[in-house]
Amino acid sequence: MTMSTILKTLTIAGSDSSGGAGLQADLKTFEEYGTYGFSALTTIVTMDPDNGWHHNVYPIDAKLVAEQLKTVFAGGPVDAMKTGMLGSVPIIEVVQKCILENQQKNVVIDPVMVCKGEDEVLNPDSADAIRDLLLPLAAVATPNLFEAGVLSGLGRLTTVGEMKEAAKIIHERGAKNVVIKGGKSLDGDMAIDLLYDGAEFTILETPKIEPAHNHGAGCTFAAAVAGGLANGLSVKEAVAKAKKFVTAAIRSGYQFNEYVGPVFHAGFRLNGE
Ligand code: PXL
Repeated sequence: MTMSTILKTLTIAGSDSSGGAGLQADLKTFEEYGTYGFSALTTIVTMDPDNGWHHNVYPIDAKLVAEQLKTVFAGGPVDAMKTGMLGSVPIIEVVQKCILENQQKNVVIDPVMVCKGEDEVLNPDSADAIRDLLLPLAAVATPNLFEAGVLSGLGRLTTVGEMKEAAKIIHERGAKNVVIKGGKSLDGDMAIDLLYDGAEFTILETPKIEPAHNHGAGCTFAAAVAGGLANGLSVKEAVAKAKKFVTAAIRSGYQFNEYVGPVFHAGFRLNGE
């Protein structure tokens, strides 16, 4: 293999030391997709076992994020990238500038606002900035059900019909394709995700998995979409493959401690569909 055939991927995200989500999930997933992963760290998240696994989120200085991105883009644009937890409005502004200046294509915006088990928006200003500055740059936006409700302004979404309405609004806000990761959050037996490309809806559904070791599933799904795009798949193909990849990762997940069960990112490769 010559150097020029190596596919490059980038994540701009937070660190999850528990390994299932965040930048760790993204790099592992990029590797599974046969790509060379770069990263720019935005926040450090800690989970406290002495306080019910409470999440503490520590954003870093936006200037430091800009410096990391300068390092990454010293090699030119990457084949695909994704954003995860960004942590502050100045960091979001740095990310927007970087994408525009480098004319970066295949941008997956995962508009992380909450961690599993925590239900408050991390920072409402950041949610607005993601909506206004990053959605217009997204080849694919991958909100979960909660984030889609916030970004669309529709609030709590409880049906596939409401997911479709939200997807249309998020598309109007500039994301070329929208995947709403309903996952296991809708009532019923199926884990349902919805793709909207501005013209048609595609529903992706699989039976819910119990027990669901699904910490990091959302990040892993979005990283898998970026990995697929880097490999030249169409958005529809990349999303379908990501659904299989993340389903296998959940099926292969494990119980880390009494609080959390992360997905295993190598599940698809080691254990198949
Ligand atoms: O799953 C959302 C998420 C994203 N990024 C980081 C996280 C989490 C949840 O724990 O820690 C860094």
